[in-house]
Amino acid sequence: EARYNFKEIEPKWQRRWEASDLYRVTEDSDKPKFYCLEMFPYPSGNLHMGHVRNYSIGDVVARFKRMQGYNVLHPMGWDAFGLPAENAAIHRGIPPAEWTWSNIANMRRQLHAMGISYDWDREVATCHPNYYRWTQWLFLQMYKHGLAYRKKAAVNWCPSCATVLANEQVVDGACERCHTPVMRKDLEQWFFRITDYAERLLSDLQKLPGWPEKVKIMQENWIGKSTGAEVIFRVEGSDEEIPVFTTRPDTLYGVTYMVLAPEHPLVMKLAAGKPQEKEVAQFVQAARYLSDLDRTATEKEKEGVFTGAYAINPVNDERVPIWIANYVLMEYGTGAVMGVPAHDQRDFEFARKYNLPVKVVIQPQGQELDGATMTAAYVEDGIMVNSGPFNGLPNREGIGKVTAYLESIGKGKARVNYRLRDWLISRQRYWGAPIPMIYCNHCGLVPVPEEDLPVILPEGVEFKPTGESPLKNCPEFVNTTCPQCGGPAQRETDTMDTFVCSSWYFLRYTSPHSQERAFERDKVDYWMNVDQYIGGVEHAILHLMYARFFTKALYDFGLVGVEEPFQNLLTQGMVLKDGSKMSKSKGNIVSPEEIIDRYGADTARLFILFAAPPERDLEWSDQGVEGCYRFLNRVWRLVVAYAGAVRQAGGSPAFEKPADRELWRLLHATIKKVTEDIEQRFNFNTAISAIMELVNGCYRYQDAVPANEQNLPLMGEVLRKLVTLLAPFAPHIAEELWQGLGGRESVHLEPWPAYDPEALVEQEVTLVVQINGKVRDRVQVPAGLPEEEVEKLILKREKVASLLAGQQVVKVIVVPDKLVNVVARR
Ligand code: ANZ
Ligand code: ZN
Repeated sequence: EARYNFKEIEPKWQRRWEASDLYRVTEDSDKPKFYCLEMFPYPSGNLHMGHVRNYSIGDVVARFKRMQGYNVLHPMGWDAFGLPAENAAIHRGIPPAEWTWSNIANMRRQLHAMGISYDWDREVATCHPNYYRWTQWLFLQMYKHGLAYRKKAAVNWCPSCATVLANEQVVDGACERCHTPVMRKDLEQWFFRITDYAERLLSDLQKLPGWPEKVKIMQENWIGKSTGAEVIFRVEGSDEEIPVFTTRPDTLYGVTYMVLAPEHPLVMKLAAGKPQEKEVAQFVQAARYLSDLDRTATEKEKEGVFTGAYAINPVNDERVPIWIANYVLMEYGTGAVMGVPAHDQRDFEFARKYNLPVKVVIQPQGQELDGATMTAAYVEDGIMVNSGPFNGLPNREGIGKVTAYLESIGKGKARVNYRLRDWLISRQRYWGAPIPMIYCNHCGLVPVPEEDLPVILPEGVEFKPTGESPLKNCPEFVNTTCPQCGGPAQRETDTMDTFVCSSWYFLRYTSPHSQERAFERDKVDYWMNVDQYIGGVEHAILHLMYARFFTKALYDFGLVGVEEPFQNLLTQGMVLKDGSKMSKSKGNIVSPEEIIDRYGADTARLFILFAAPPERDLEWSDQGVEGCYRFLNRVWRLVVAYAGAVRQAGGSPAFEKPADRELWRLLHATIKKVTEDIEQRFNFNTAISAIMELVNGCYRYQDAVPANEQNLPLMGEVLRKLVTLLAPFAPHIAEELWQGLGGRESVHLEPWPAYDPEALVEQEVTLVVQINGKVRDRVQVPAGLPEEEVEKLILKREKVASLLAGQQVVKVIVVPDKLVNVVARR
């Protein structure tokens, strides 16, 4: 049996598409635009199935929209800076640039072999000076607008990778990469002031109905907005004041102690000269080895020490001891907490452990709580008690009332607090975009002038895991002259977090060759927003948050006209094998290259789209792949069998046989289903099964209708449409078959088929046929057949024709779906 030769067909079409610039686009104002974007990969060396899935999904969307008449921007590039390249240098002596560019070459080849419809002319790589020049330029814009700043900060430090980690790179208190416990270290670091955008990042989520709810919730939690009050406590016997942030000002009368974070700047001052001083110092020291996550884990034992100092509660002048404890974080709120053990569970556990009093100030209806005997904090609502003038108020009302009172006595105010922290962007690493700043002994911190960009990463540096940027050991890089005074100066040696590079790449794709600007405004205005963004849910928080932040900042700088980058978001599920995620460590990897080699790219793509809806996890199945391969061969044989004949036949498909009609109906039902499945739900799997049913329908027709009665114009129409529907999923075979059916241009330029609602009508009705009022015949017709059709059909019937022989038809009266009366005269 004939099998189709994907080894020949696939590379052939890839070459021709490329040569004819089929997927190249420019800003065509006559067409509606559609920007389809898949998250660009890190060039790790080889494509994995997750990539194949991501890009296959994106390609269906891009091809479908193109066929619908959109001007589709579908670009690809490389998120090419980052740690693995540097590790390759450290462990194997390969320069990071060499390692990265050879990986890119290999993965680009693999992507070509998949036949994805990219405009390769727009390819970008973030490690190329033409790209990172603009990453540096954007850094300078941030700096100019006060959104980039330097400060000494306690950072998460991995002693083994010898680098700073972002909070999210710390998993269970250990480095995400090497699992070494993380410690805290104070370093001068560069930050982006993303917290200025916290409220907009939160509220604008409402403008994104095309995002998955779960992703929006993750972003919301990450921003972590809390409303409450700041309350100012005075330190007894000093003029120091300690503000605390609380979400529960209604519990202010229940404060029995105060706790500061061990890093709080007042700690050693408070303890100075007190008997507790030494113990406090030791506790502070030990806390540096705990990450924030460790310290706040609910199961973590709460530990603290008394500083020896006291604070005064502003509402009742009560004197409360000041402690320090591991569960209070310096980076949240004010780094100080008012302890209300009766109504906060962490405080309760702490108070029981250290024998601090528990004072009830919120009483549940009809129940008497006793601070001495309660076994857990009471955290629900109730009536305020032991709260002076506020006694008897429902506590919800108390929140506002106590806040107002504090404000009136100058001891506090309403406050909103966010969990979101400023974005720490500096890395003590080589393989990243150098931060374009210069330190001059004379002038201080000086930005590199824009016309001096890019600050080029030097080659041939030495890699030692020292904890300092390898650029520090590179005097040619470090030593420079001050752009302001011309005196000797040093370059910043930190490089940028790679998330900075990926926060604007979607803008660069709109004008990737621009030498004058990061992106051209008119092109950005034409293409943005990204209409459909597709990628893994692992980027649901950071990448998407940072890209949204960048877009908003650039909007504020007047550089782009949109405030949100990604209009619609699809987060694809994982590719599993034997129930778990494919990974090197599990040894359950199926290599895309092998699959493509054995079955072809079309089969690989079809399987991955057919096996599950995009958002769900997908279980790899060898039989499933086989099945898809068999299906494509079945399509191949069908089309090849008819190609010659239907090319000859021409004409439009007129028909009357029920088998013809049924095939016609099936075709239109398939067009409808495939269109809606792609457009409304991304249900590519059910779209593909509909196409499979259409193929079955064609084979049924072939079997049921004798060869000489087969309606070739109809078959031609069905097969052309079938191949068109298949094109977004299996583009190579579709193109080959399209040409076989006589197509002149590419199938990928065909308009997407429209369905005819009338063709969908399935039921048949029995029409009574009268001649001059007398019942003469009965006939089965499709329900809803138009009057002219009924008339034509009736008059052509042998029986009717013979009865009318020699008569003149005066009039035909049709009662739709019921009756036809032919009025005739001799
Ligand atoms: C007194 C109080 C009484 C509190 C009560 C809660 C319940 P969210 O909702 O996460 O914003 N807090 C404030 N700053 C803190 C810090 N730096 N480290 C650890 N905890 C801190 O939580 C706000 C609450 O977390 C604040 O309200 C404070 O405890 C605590 F019945 O103040 B509360
Ligand atoms: Zn200077």
